[in-house]
Amino acid sequence: MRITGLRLHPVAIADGPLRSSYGLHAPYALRTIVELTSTDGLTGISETYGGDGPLQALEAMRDRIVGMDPFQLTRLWMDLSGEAAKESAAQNAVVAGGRSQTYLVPGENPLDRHARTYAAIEIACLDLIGKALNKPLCDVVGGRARDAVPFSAYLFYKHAGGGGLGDDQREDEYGEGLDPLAMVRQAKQMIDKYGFREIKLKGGVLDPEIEIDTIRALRQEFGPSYPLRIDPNCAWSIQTSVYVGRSLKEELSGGGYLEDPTATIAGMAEVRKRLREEGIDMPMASNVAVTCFAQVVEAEKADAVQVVLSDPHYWGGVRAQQRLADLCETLNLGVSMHSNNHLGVSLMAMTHAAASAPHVNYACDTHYPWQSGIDEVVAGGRIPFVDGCVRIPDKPGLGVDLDYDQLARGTERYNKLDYRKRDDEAEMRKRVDPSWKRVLPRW
Ligand code: GKR
Ligand code: MG
Repeated sequence: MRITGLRLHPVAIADGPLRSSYGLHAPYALRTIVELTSTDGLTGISETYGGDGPLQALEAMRDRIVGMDPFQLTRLWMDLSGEAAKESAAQNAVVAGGRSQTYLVPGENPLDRHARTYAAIEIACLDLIGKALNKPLCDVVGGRARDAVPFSAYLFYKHAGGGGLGDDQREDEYGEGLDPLAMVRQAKQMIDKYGFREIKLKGGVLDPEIEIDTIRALRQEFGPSYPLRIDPNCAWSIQTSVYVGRSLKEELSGGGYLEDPTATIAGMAEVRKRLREEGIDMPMASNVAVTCFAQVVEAEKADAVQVVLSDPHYWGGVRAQQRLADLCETLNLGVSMHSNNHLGVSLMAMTHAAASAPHVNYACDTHYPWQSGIDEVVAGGRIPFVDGCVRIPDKPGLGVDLDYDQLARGTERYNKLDYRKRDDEAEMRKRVDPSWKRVLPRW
């Protein structure tokens, strides 16, 4: 089998005014749907980050991919990572804070560009291979550790609005959420609908006291059988992180964690150390301080991170997910999964990736509840969750196909937009506070 064509579909998907320490989500999130056609008459698909950068990076691969055998992924990785090594010295200079992701929205770190590009191609190739062999994707990379993958309820403080613009506005399913009570309501609604059994609160938005109260209110409502995690994306100083960790030592224990409270591996290590000195053994998780394999080792040595957030989209695909989980198991670290706004194609890739790696021992994050069926490009509509889990479908490859009319609508929305990059800081200035700046630490 050979690849005969590469088709790239930029799409825009409505997204509510969700808040994080990065700022505010824009009315549409950007994604790219990738299609690879083959000599067997099959089409493999994947989904990745959106906007000009990812599109150009994929477009630049066209000549390398067309004519390629989709089974020969290792060589593709070697080519792409070799290219990355050449670029990395120059890029290191332009990434604030060295390799760190601290100041960049996810999907924007130039040092991971090759891993993101490779992942988008790898997943589409694995979809092709699965279709050719009539096997689910997780079963062509060695088989599944589980038939269904648990996800967590991902709560966001948010302003009123459901996303979209003008007469394309979406229903505001969850309403405004800017205090503890509203967040409990949001959690109940999401859990009733999807059956999630773990809860993640995106923090770093309101005064830490309010965020502490929110976690306490969630614990009060759901009890200790629903593990809780909070992720302020580095908005707190070391001192504030220790204060929050101490205040929430009960609530974040028993399967929960404190995710990226402060910037850098050194900062996380200091928070962990100070908490341990007080007898608080709180797991710290990261998708900001730790975004590549070398940092996993560094963070483990420094005792900075006990749970690594994987993500096939930027760690380098499904096979990299397996390697990462194995490495974490060896180092006695936990594994969860990070997410960004995404559609059903990504959700299925995340599900297959998590199913194929034995050591994924926390429910994965997903932004899926924040998207609407109006934007879904998967034929048949939204992917179902049962008891908070997505099952591996008894279908080849990712187990989903594209709805081309929906895809065309997504591209039409994209073409009408005047932005080609996620910029939560600009959005925050535009809609909430004209003088807003991302300041780290804010508290
Ligand atoms: O969607 O605003 C968001 C999140 O903050 C996202 O961009 C993060 O990458 O989910 C993410 C995280 O866990 O840091
Ligand atoms: Mg995070």
